[in-house]
Amino acid sequence: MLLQSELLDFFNETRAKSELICSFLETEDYVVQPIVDVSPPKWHLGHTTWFFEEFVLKPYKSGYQLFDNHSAYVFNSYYESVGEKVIRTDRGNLSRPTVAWVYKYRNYVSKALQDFIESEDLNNKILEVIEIGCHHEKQHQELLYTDIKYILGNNPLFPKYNDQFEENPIQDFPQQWITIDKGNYEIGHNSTDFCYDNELGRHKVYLADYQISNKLVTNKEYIEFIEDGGYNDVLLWHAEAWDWINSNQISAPSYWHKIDDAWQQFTLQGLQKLIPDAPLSHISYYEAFAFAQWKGLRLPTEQEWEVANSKFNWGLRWEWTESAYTPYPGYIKAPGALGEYNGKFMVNQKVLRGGSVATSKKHTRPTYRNFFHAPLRWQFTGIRLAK
Ligand code: AVJ
Ligand code: FE
Repeated sequence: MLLQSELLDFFNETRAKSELICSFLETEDYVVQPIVDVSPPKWHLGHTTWFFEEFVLKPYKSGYQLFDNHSAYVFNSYYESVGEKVIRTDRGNLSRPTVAWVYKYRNYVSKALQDFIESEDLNNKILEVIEIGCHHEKQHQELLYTDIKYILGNNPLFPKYNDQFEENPIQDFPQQWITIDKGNYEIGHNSTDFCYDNELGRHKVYLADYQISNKLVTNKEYIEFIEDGGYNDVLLWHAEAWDWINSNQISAPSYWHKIDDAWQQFTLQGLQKLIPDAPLSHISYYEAFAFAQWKGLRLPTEQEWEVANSKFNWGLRWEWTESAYTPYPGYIKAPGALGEYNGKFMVNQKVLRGGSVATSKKHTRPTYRNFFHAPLRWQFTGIRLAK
């Protein structure tokens, strides 16, 4: 846990980063919601602010005045226990509150928080919730990047976000297999640094002998799968995956466009020639699984990933694992509304490990458990193989 004296910098750095991310947008970009999974950038800025208001200022700062009585209704995401809210599909239908209003709301809440951290002696419970609020905002910074990419990449004009965001660094080393011997290992968070409740409790697992790749699957390898008819071979796919590719006419990763017989890819720097050696991105769990089947290999479990992670480079893509997102033995969810943060999603989702080019600095760690439903692919998701 951070000390009170360290928390102010952490808070200020976090708040500034969200605004920096949005500084490349036009006002109109802040408002739309092209699919249900993507939230308008304006909503992310308001929601992360509401989180501090709801979970820190309202309960703990005496005499705190809400900025506006409607904020909770507009910016609560999914906390059923704290009251009514705008339904998720309606986030993009709100032209009000305006973007300018949201920035005023941010400033008001940031000031109140700064004041609170600087002028009062805060107990551990409060410091902990402020720290969670910062990590929460960092999760939304990743969502800001991916939601902005979706908004721009599904616009027929393919506008670029900026000229700097590097989403396709090359892995400049040969592919090798890392061998891990069978045995008992411990997994789960094991330090006094911050972690989410879903990374606890630490526990022993038995793993059989396995090998895991030091390198993520590249675009070039995935093109071989496509050209070999991977999307047409029913034997490679789960039943619900086969229904999904057929009903949605999926035949390539998200953001790939075949133009004059050559693959192009929409990136945050705009539409570009696909880079064959770049790590594959924007595939669903279904596609990750089918690709592994086609190779005669498999995805690692999250336990295998965690035990081996110090032996390979990671952090470019969220890596689909074969593991279902379920509680660890001894998992205790947080009391009160914060118990809705991670625990209530432990059904029908897959765990992803690593972190991506859009993950905020120092946000992820070897024990971090990300999770998404199997067909989702608007995050920077990729494949690391095992056998
Ligand atoms: C862990 C990325 C699945 O997007 O719902 C944001 C992150 N939790 N606000 C999500 C999150 C609360 C979460 N994921
Ligand atoms: Fe959230």
